[in-house]
Amino acid sequence: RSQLERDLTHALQDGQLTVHYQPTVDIGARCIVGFEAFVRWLHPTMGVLPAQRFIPLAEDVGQVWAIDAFVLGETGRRAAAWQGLHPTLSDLVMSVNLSSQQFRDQSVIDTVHHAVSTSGVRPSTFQLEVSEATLMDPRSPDPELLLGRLHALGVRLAIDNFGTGSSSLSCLRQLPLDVLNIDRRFIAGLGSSRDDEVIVRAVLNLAEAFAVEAVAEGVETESQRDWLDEAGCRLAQGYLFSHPVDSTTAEALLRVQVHESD
Ligand code: G
Ligand code: MN
Repeated sequence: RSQLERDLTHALQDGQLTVHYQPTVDIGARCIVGFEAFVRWLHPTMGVLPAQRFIPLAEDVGQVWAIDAFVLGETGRRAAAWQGLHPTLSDLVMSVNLSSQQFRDQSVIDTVHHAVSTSGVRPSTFQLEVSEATLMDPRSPDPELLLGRLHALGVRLAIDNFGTGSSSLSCLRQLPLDVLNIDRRFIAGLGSSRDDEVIVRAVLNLAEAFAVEAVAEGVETESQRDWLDEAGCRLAQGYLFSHPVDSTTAEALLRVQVHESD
């Protein structure tokens, strides 16, 4: 851990951090509508480390701000490049995860504002994901105020891992949300668990009633996809469609899509 903490100080300057992108797809139209960004550390001796391995360390050593700014900047640059590939890609949405620590600090607003204003893309191209657990954490001082400020910048807001935390419906109603991400543990049970199916249907109804989008996360099989399609869920993400991939591969996926639409 201490070795990683020391290495982390140089990782950003040495260009060892990179962002991978996992497509979000429109199930019916069979096209990519956006990407979720995942930061990865290409560690010189330990290989590729996912965010869970080093973001908590970065929070402890006060480096997480630099990493956020990097991820938001990278994502904004990719968005500008990819939206420019073809007119049909102008609505591409880029989703970035907010850590719980960022969510406790107002300075995240400046970081997001800077990324949005330097990217050259519309603010609504950016979507920020905050987990339901973070939103409900008593250490998050004033979620409503913070989300309100972010919303005022024009970015989209999503609740991640929806269904696993304990947000009350009255609380949800007061938040300026655009998207509910249905947690993959419920998606895993589609076709086999009555309980999971009931929960997913309830979340889809809730999303419709609040006029927000629902994204089914962790779709791994065709039968899960078909179940969601029949239940009226428009958007999905998961290994069935694509793993998170590097930016070159993500761009290649978009080029294929554009080519097929012409
Ligand atoms: O909660 P959040 O959406 O931020 O989690 C994303 C994580 O889930 C990433 O680490 C990503 O690689 C992983 N993931 C994405 N799609 C799938 C999937 O279809 N199945 C599983 N098991 N994990 C997935
Ligand atoms: Mn996420």
